[in-house]
Amino acid sequence: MSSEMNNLSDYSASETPSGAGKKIGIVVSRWNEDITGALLQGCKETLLQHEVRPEDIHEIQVPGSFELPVGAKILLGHYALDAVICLGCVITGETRHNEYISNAVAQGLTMLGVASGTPCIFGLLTPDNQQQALDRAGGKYGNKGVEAAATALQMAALKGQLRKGKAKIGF
Ligand code: DLZ
Repeated sequence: MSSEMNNLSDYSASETPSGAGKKIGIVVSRWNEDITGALLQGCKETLLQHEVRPEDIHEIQVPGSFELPVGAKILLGHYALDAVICLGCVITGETRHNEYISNAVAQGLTMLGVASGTPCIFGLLTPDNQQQALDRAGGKYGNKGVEAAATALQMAALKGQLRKGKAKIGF
């Protein structure tokens, strides 16, 4: 489906689980701060709308997106989190730096999430230019920070349900 037709961050607020009692980490990159600041705002507003207490949101900044996985690991080492959301924006340039950074973030967060058992949410924009970034950071295609927050709440709820029910996965 073409992105031209959609607010890519549409989500069903009524179907999103409550975050009451959940502890959520946010790691935000300072590179492209105008964009990541807007992602952060959308993300926090969504968490608060879904009853996450302000004191249960633990936020740190890292210099660039490449540092997001280590930032997430630092947060996980300090707090018993139900999910950690990583927000960044890597804009395509004249060289292939964007590919190295984006791939490293994707792999780093995948590995950290699987190894720790705590959902690590990929809130990284990978646009070709500033306008595409703005469109996805509160512009015509919504706000990826909102989507990241909704994903974190769904994964945190899933983790909580399975813990309560002591469900077995596998044999
Ligand atoms: C170096 C760099 C470049 C060129 N571009 C971006 C970018 O578009 N978005 C981003 O988040 N970070 C960028 N960085 C910084 C790297 O993520 C990282 O902080 C440095 O390479 C130091 O490890």
